[in-house]
Amino acid sequence: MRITALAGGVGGARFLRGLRAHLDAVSPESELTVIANTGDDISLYGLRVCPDIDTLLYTLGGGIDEEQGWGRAGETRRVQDELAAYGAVPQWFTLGDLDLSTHIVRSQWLAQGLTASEVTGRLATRWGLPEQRITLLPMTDVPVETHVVLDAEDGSQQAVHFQEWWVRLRAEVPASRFVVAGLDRAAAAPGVLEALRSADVIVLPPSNPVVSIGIILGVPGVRDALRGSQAPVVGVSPLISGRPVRGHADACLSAIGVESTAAAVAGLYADFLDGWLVDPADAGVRVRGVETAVHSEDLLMTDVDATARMAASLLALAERVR
Ligand code: GDP
Ligand code: FO1
Ligand code: CA
Repeated sequence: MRITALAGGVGGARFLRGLRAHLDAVSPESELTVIANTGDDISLYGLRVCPDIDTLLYTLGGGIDEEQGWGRAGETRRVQDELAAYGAVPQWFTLGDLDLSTHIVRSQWLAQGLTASEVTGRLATRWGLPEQRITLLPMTDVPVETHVVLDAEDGSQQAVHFQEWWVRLRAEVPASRFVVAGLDRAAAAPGVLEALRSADVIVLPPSNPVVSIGIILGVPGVRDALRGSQAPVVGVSPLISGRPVRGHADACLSAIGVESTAAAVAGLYADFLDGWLVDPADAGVRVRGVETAVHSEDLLMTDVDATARMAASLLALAERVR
């Protein structure tokens, strides 16, 4: 079986680790292709940082800081403390010492002329993804960065990088809209559209619907490939009882004028979604044209086993709607 998934960082990575564990138990030969959001990417201190790709690499490769959800386990921050002593900015974004090696080698390979896809392939090899039959693809090789438009009191507007809004401002300043310059002209990375066309099942993990999945859907050809897909497209709700499990998806949904409910998120995908897995607390959810299934336990990725059961439930739903 060939499964293709779209993914952001923590929600996507944790779900895919559970999905891989489930597949290893029931269908070890199956291939998993992950199309990652790169709109979160940012250049800091001259280095290219790709948070969602790195979260996927570290989580699937066994190097993640489990508690934090991003960054490396056993991390130190000697370099950043030294950068702070030099007055280097920004200081609101923490780059640990181990994590920095990823950004250094990525930046070196990009400077040598490798594409983002090629660099991601090399990093994935270091983290053992090919042995797990996981292919990790950036959504595009073109650098595109999500920006957040903020309204000032005097009526003027200002755009800040997504990371500045998310991390420094903790998404507490209301966003007016999200802008990704160049996204509408950014070609999908090699293999992305093929992975959607050749999939037996297409999966949407419980990733942020606006700044993770929503950005990937903006890459030319991706949404059309999902709409035209013969394979079932099934997803897991990132919201339970109207609240994100972690992060600020509610602030993102409010910016695009969408309610923070499991049903409203499915509504964003209604043109291609076949099945939607929700928490027991959202059992009443109905979405026109989408088969809703209620998971038999809380829709929480508390550990790999619970997440594997969630993945099993999602694949069973895919078979029902096929
Ligand atoms: P990010 O890039 O690190 O923000 O990660 P993603 O975009 O992949 O996923 C973020 C989303 O994951 C958030 O909206 C969370 O609500 C959702 N999420 C995180 N943990 C869980 C969980 O245990 N269960 C469910 N259903 N959603 C979760
Ligand atoms: N999130 C934070 O809240 N604060 C940080 O200082 C921070 C640093 C960081 C460094 C590398 C990385 O891969 C991720 C990092 N994140 C940090 C998480 C990340 O920026 C966001 O949670 C996502 O981009 C939002 O989707
Ligand atoms: Ca992200």
